Amino acid sequence: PRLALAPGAWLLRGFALAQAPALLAQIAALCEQAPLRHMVTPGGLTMQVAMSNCGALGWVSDRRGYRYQTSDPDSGRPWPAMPPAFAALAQEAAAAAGFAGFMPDACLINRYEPGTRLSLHQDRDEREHGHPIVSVSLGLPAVFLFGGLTRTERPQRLPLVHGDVVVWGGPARLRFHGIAPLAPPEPGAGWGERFNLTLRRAG
Ligand code: MD3
Ligand code: FE
Repeated sequence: PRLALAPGAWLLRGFALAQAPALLAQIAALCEQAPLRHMVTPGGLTMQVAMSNCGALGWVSDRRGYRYQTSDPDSGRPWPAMPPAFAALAQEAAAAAGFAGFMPDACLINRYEPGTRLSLHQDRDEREHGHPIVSVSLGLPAVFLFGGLTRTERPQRLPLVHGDVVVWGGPARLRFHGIAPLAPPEPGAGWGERFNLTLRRAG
């Protein structure tokens, strides 16, 4: 079942649920090769979200700016290859949302601990904005902030839970978005953190 959030934006609730344990195991293995780190923004602020990448291209931020590059700046090595299951999931989710033939070349791995937020921003570092972005939520729930095409439009709040997949394309592709500060886990929660995979065609 797909739910239209806005023109071009589709929520596929639980689309990744069956594969979630395998995805989390693959994330752990990838983060041994390219450890999660807190990048610095061009303005000199350290990001609260810890990040790594897999795939041919990885998103990085430092004092020089935001960009995609083929190597991990911390090690100088290429980013780990994208697991075939990540690319297949992204392609299937994109197709379910009406974007046939999506082939991601970049996967950003975001880790949120309780209290972590991601402030409102646009994703505009990709070479072409005609491709959708597929995001996979794993672990603790989060409140996604879904704004408009200008920063001043008040964002809608959308709870995202373990296994949810969202596809953003077409007119939704350049909307402002972010993540509200992560709530501490409920007692008995299976996790202490949230991971988000963001699959893109960046090059
Ligand atoms: C809407 N990540 O990595 S994913 C990011 O949960 C990012 O980690 C958030 O924003 C996270 O850039 C949100 C959902 C998402 C990703 C890209 C979008 C929503 C988007 C691009 C355009 C509009
Ligand atoms: Fe984003």
